[in-house]
Amino acid sequence: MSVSIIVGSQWGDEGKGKIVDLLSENFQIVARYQGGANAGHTVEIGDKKFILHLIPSGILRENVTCVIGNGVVIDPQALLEEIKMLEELGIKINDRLLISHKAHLIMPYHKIIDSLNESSASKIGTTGRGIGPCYIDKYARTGIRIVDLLDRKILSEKIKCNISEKNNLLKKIYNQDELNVDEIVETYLKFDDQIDKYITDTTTFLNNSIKEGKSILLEGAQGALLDIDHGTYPYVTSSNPTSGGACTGTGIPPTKIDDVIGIVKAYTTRVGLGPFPTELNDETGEKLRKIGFEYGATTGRPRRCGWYDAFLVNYSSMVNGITKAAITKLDVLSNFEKINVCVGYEINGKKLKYFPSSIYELENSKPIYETLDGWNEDISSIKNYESLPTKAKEYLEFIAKQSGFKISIVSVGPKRDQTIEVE
Ligand code: 2SA
Ligand code: GDP
Ligand code: MG
Repeated sequence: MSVSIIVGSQWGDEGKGKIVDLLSENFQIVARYQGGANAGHTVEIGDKKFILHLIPSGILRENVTCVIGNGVVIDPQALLEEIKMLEELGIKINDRLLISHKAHLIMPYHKIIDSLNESSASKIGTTGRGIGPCYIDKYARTGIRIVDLLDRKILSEKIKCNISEKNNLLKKIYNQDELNVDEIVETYLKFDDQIDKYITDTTTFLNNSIKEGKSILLEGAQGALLDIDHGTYPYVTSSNPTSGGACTGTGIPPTKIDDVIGIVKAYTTRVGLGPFPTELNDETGEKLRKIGFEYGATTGRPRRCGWYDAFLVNYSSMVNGITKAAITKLDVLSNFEKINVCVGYEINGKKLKYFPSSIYELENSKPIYETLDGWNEDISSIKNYESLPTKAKEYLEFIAKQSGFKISIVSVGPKRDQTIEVE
């Protein structure tokens, strides 16, 4: 029995979906703990490609029960579409999905406000899924939760109260039409009819499951550098993707966590705005994007690409308490003669001691690179560590040392069997 957390160690899209799907063979429960339908977790099985947004990637294993924890913000429409998509692809959900009473609901006005904010000067390149505005209401203590769907009267009153405030905002600031309370109440009650069967007290379920000796995988979305507290603020998402968020976002206490598995891409990507010291705005960056197929799994936006940043991942390892690392997309680096790894930052020739907390410092940070030889050889069908080219092993050993973690998995392609377990 074990409780393990999967965290994105960089700016998201490290390949969490693939690794969760892989590891969930040995877990009975997989739970999401933060974020919402902004996430795009890709799993490729045979010739089928699944992109999960709200439902944990464990859903593709028929013996796994999936939980959407209290820390997640749920857009019921997106959830229903995802259930439909999975069922059409032959995945049976039945009683394998549980949704927390305490999770907050994304309301239509959250999406409108998100997209209006994004058309202003303070845009940060969000996914437009209403995530930030929903978490704003959660922390303002005015949010609407799944539990509110159980009582029409309470739901109507809460929506009414929220809408009068939002209508003012929409009219005054954005010169937009007012929203209709009754329409929204009816729409959400209809959603409830369809999702009611999944709703439960997931905190009790998860803690009872631990008592029964079941193993649980907690699936983070986005990545540590997008964390509202520890990321590159304000260019972050509005939740805690770091490992601490797994406890608050599910109600599993820290004393029950056995492992934190950091998912680490063999290079760096970022989607959305914000500083990115190792970004490559040249043909090398283009090459990484092309070979790595670096496009948003939710929005389709091209991802920004750059060299591996060990200084950043070292910080992420510290904040997350990574006990094991899964290196993904190593195969993408197979076509590079020389590969750079950032081992530190400098500003005006002065080496930084710590990963900067100030966005201005990060913007002015210049990466200090060490250059390694590439291996120039297709590694996508290699099944064991020893068979990897020497230069690839040297690369892995170098980044592990610089980033402060131990590698337990190396992924060399998107499919389940393109994976190497490291002793
Ligand atoms: P939001 O929508 O409020 O969470 O956006 C705030 C920032 O967080 C970033 N963010 C992401 N970064 C990487 N991947 C994400 N999921 C999708 C994917 C992204 C997509 O899997 O590719 O399809 O564009 C994700 N979700 C949020 C976002 O870009 C902002 O920088
Ligand atoms: P997530 O958000 O962390 O789950 O990652 P995404 O699904 O957004 O993006 C990762 C992309 O890389 C997906 O298209 C995966 O299918 C793909 N992928 C995962 N692991 C590997 C790998 O080892 N090699 C290659 N080439 N692709 C991978
Ligand atoms: Mg993704």
